[in-house]
Formats: sequence, C-alpha cells, structure tokens
Amino acid sequence: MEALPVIEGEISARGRKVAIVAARFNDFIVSSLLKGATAAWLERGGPVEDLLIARVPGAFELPVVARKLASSGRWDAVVALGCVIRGDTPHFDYVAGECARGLNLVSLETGVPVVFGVLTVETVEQALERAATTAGNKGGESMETALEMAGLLARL
Ligand code: INI
Repeated sequence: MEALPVIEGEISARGRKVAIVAARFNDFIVSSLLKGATAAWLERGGPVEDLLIARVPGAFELPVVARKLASSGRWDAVVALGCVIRGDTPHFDYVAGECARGLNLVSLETGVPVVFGVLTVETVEQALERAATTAGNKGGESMETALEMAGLLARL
C-alpha cells in the first residue's frame, strides 16, 4: 500500500528559539514546571542562548507577555507556565478561563504556537502530581509540544 501523506513535527530544539513565560504565583509548583521545561529543552539539543524565560506575577498576566513575545518574530514558539488552584480563590474561573482564552487568542492571532502549560486543578495534591520531578511533568510536556508544533509549522 502507498504511504499516506502524513506530516508531523520533529521534537527537536536544534535550530529553534523558544520563549517561556512563567507565573510566580504558586511558585512552589511553577518552579518545578520550569525545571521540567528547561530540562526538556536541553535534552532535545537546545542551546541555553536560544531560550528566554520571562516571569510575570500570575497566570492572568501570561497572555499579554506571550503576545509581546509571539508577535516579536524572534521566537518559534512560546511556552506559558502557571498554576491555578481552585481551593485558593473564588475567582479561579476568571483567572484560569481568561488565561486559557488569552493564550489561545495570541496563538491564533500571531500564528506562533503558544502552549498552555498552566495547571488548572482543584487541590495542591493534584498540582504536585502534575509537576513531578520524575514523570508526568507538565512543563516538560509543554516544551515538547512547543517543539513539535514549531517543527510542524516550519514544514507546512
Ligand atoms: N494566579 C495564579 O497564577 N494562580 C492562582 O491560583 C491565582 N489565585 O489563586 O488567585 C492567581 N491569582 C493572581 C492573578 O493571576 C493575577 O496575578 C492578579 O489577579 C493580578 O492581575
């Protein structure tokens, strides 16, 4: 049978430039996501000088900085990292919802992949599970998604 014309992005950081924007709110979780993301970048062959990390106060501030980075033309992808815990706030839905909506809008507006590496969870325990240092780190997964998307968009 003839091979089907499937096209995919390679998960490689070689020749790529990626910006991370990370919230400081719930830093005990976000710092683990950041470690996961930077480790994935280095594992995939990315040089330190082609990675930028910008910090913002909270998840609500991620979209505006992601927009500045994505529209600069300097970055192949933007990874947004944060952690919104429902138990912490009655305005969970606003913070998490507007963050997700804003990041998606930036991606669609600019054509630059903006990866949603923001944990939206009910409890601290759930957040810790998803920010594990061993397996299942959402930061590392988000970086891999960013690299795959950058690779795919470069091929289309
Ligand atoms: N920001 C977060 O990143 N996570 C949260 O859980 C959170 N809570 O619980 O309120 C949070 N709030 C701050 C928000 O992102 C903004 O920084 C703030 O409202 C100023 O705009």
